[in-house]
Amino acid sequence: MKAEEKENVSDIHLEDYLEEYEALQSTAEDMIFDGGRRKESLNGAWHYAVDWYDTCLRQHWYEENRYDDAGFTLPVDYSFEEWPVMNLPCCWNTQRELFALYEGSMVFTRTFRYEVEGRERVFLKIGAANYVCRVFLNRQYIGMHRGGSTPAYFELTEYLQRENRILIQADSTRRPQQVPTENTDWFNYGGVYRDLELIRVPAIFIKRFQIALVPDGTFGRIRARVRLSEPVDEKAELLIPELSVCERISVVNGEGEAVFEARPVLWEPERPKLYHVTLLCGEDRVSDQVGFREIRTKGREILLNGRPIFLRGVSCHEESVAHGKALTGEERGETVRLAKELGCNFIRLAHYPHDEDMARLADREGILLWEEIPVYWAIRFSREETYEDAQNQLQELICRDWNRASVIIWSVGNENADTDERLSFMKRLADCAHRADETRMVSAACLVSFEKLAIADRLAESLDIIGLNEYFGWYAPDFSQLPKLFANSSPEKPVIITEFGADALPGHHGTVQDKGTEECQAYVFERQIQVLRGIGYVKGMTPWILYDFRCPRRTAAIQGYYNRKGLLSPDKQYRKKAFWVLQAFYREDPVPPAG
Ligand code: GCB
Repeated sequence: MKAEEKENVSDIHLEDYLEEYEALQSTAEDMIFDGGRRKESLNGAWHYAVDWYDTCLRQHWYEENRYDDAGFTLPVDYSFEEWPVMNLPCCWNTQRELFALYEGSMVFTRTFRYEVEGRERVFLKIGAANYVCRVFLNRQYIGMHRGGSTPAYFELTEYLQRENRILIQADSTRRPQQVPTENTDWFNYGGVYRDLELIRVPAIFIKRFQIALVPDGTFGRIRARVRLSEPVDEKAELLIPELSVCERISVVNGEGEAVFEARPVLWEPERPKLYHVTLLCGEDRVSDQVGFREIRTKGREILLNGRPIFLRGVSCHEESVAHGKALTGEERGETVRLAKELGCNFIRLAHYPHDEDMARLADREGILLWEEIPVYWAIRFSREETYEDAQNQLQELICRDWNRASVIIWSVGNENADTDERLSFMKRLADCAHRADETRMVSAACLVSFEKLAIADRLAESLDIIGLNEYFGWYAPDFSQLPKLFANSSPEKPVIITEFGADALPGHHGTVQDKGTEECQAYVFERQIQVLRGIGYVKGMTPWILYDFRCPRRTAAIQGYYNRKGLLSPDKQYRKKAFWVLQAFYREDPVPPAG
């Protein structure tokens, strides 16, 4: 429809109403380094309406028009202040029975007071909203964000007043062209489910601050990179008091880098040492708690600080019965405690970026992390816009967690069939991750090639570590094939078994042949461990999965819309038999044969 035609058509006849809200997308480029900054929370009570038919967008509710050009009063289909209230952040599915299965749009609004201070600039950060969110402030469309698990940043400076009305529309609709696509093996929680914050920064501010050990095997050099919001020349100062570091960084055209000598105590799971780091530049100042460690591969080994390590891990979704994906800090702490009880030094955060506090917690607790983007199953690999979306989510994740010592692996996807389109899509992602970060390894959870009964994914060439999901003893019932698969494979890189497992209803018992019983699940774990411990190039594993999680596809009696492959019940209170099997293996501190 042409622009002039559009003007003559009322909202009820408009089909392409979404078009105008595709502009002003917040991407990785818009992220700002927010460590140590002054923030004001916008969490709390927001008025809301379920907006199934996207009427807010079609009718421009945010403009709050009540009169037409001729001065006639128009009936309005909203009443912001009389709408009911929801406490954000949250997943709406957990808030009212009525919303348990709702997928679609909801509109949230509140007012807030703001006192402008000097020449500052102000940004809104939305920690996460699934899947698309759109922001409106004081009758203006501010922008949108795509991607349900990474943060969005919007500059509000020029629209802020003393009294403000803000509106956020969050749309959780599954769509085939999105990342993830419409079919996944987890529950699609909707909502603005991570923190909402206003961040004040000076007119010229620090946009990026990356600091890490130079991965050259000396453990004696640190590299710091700075990027400012404007292409100006400046002097920045980096302080690490505990290391007596006070380093000048010249910033030219908005960019600066320094490499300097320092001998930090190295971060490792047994001793997760963190340093307080401050960066000053112009009127701006940021800070962070940073661990220094080196992670790399050498042949088929994974080396942490130069020493071979076996990753005793477990996979984990972000979910609790009470809060869906909107975990509390206490619930994240519980996940780490449970992993440690199992004997883990590693967690695979499947299948999308979890809350950024998880990586901070892992930094403090000495847990290594695998972080992943939701390039899951059958993404539209040949569609360029889908690629851009996936790449942006990857860049946002890398940018968000760059300074986290605990994060050692970026995963560019999970279980994608080895087609030509997928190969080129995921190779581009792997290359992008390598370009964005030279201090970590890149991987993906690949499928077994049943044709060759081998590890033969063509993507392996672009990865540093090969992740392998294999369900011998469950989807592929014949265990005897597992040793054959390894005998047929000779990867040149380390392999992590990113998934194996079996469903078990907590408290359901029977023989090892009875699918769905704890005995059957424990038996699968025993047989798997028996084989895996003898394979020299298997350098870690993250069995599927720490606790049972909601899953609309799982309708069998023992499932009840849950994936039951957890080692714990959904409330994380009950340990199934397989929990103890894995714990016994991990606690004996397995060091498989070298090679
Ligand atoms: C897989 C997927 C995971 C599923 C799991 C299962 O391979 O990566 O997301 O939940 O299998 O239980 O089938």
